[in-house]
Amino acid sequence: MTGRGAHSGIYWDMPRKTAYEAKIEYLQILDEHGNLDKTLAKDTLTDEEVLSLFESMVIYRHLDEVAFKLQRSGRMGTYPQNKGQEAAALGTAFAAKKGVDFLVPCYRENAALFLHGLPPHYILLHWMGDERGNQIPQGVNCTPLSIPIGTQMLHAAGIAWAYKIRKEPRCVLTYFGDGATSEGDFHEAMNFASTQQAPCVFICQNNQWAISVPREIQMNSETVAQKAIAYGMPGIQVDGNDLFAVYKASREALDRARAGGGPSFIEGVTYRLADHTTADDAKRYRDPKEVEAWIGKDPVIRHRKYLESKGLWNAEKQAATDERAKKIVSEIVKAAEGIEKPLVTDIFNYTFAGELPAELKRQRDTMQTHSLGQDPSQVGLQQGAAMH
Ligand SMILES: Cc1ncc(C[n+]2csc(CCOP(=O)(O)OP(=O)(O)O)c2C)c(N)n1
Ligand SMILES: [Mg+2]
Repeated sequence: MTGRGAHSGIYWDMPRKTAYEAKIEYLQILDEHGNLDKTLAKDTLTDEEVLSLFESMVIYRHLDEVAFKLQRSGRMGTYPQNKGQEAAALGTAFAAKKGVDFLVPCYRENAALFLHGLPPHYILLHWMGDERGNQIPQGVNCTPLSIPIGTQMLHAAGIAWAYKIRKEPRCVLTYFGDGATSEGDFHEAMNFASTQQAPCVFICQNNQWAISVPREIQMNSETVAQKAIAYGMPGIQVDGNDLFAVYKASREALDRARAGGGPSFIEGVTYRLADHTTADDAKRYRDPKEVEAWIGKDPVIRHRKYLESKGLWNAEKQAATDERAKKIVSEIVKAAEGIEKPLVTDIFNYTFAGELPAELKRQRDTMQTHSLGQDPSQVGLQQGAAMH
């Protein structure tokens, strides 16, 4: 007798029945060479839709590269590049109803938020450390980026539950990484959404890495999608760099949720082509051959190949779109950098409802003087300084 459980021979030898059996399907419709499976592609995206989503990919890829440069030139604090994951973001969000459904993001699906109406300079403001980037405009259905890993999935389950209680035909899409599925919050959100049959679609962007931890070390399950089985939730693995597959799986999940069929889980197999953030250097832990292989599966390249093969794209169109992307992105940067400076008093004005207590009033007023720390009323500080 070998293998796990060998020590418990008494059970090993007993006749057993299958208590549960499950499988995880994998869906790919457009392969990395740009070849489309026409049967599977039926009733998914029209040529016009693919063209428009592809143009968005090109523009937001450019924005991503520019954001990186802003950080490197000291104009932004930190930035996590989205590069390589654009199809997963756009394909899922395109399946959702803008202004009706709600997006609860992590930080690597900017394009999904833009598609649902978030002005792109909000994301730049966020990473420039300006809280106004988190003040989502009225009518845009999304929460601010979630930097704590995993917390947003609980918010998503809660919002979806509210829709169900109010009998509103609306759904929630929530985004998170492979690493986030090791967090307790993930399991609580999955269990809660499932037991409440909340209309929530869980979208895992499995980009193979959680900072420097590869997926194989992060978890022992062969797929991320199979984690859904434990929660009695439909789960599927899709090629995350394939707009068609990502869209189709999202569409099905959203239709089911809207019809009262509860939550679903989608694992988009993709790759983080850049460093984790600008504070990271992935060359220290990633094999360049692995990165090279994934560059070959880049969603921008494959959708361009596909469109070219259909005569819908060519070098001139690409050049014109690159030019357009530059102009758009420069406007976005201008909007972020041109915003008026916030008032020092904002921290008081926006964190306290009602009348400020006297002590906070004093702090607010002395912050505005050039004699900070020397105000005669700050006796304690002066005494402290005199001791040294
Ligand atoms: C609760 C919490 N723990 C740890 C961190 C530090 N941290 C930031 S990103 C990250 C890895 C996330 O990996 P994954 O979920 O795969 O997302 P990815 O960055 O790959 O998109 C960690 C551990 C955090 N932000 N929040
Ligand atoms: Mg990851």
